Amino acid sequence: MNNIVNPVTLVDQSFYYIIGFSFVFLFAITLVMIFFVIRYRRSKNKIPSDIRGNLLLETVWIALPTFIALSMFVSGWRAYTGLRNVPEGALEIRVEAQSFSWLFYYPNEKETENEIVVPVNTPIKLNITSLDVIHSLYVPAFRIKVDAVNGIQTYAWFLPEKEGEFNFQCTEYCGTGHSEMNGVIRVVSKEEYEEWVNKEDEW
Ligand SMILES: [Cu+2]
Repeated sequence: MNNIVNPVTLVDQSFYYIIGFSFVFLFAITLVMIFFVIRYRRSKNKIPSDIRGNLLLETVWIALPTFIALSMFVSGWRAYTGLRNVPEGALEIRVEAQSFSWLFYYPNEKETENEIVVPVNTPIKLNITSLDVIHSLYVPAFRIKVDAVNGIQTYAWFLPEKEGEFNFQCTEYCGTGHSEMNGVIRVVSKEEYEEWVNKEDEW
């Protein structure tokens, strides 16, 4: 189980990679601009110099941004494929969105509403659909955001590596009860999960 790369890591790496470059360029370009404005101001350069092509400079400023943009794409692609490729042996939970709550069905047909209980360190696959309008499952902690559409089966997966509670919510405005369409993913130990999932429904 330890050789699975958590997509959360890949998404975050891609995010910091892109925002890192954005900040570097923001400051670099601003500094150069300020320097040029002062250094080449009109009072010091009455007659502007006539600069023509510079092969080296042009090659560099075409090649370098192309390389940087492509590397951003690669980091994003790795995060995307990480989110889409479900590892073998994932625990599958059926998810049905309805106005206005989330229903979850476990392999043994145990059913919960607005709460998922999952074992720690186990990949979890959510098979998502909607019973009516379009909803969207958003789990910030696991970098998941997938639309639930009536008549279409979609999916998402995540790897909970820590026990605890993580919020999810509907993030597609679906009607008057939209704001109540939220819940909690409870990550528990494997033993606790087994005991919970095999317990008769108390409702
Ligand atoms: Cu909704």
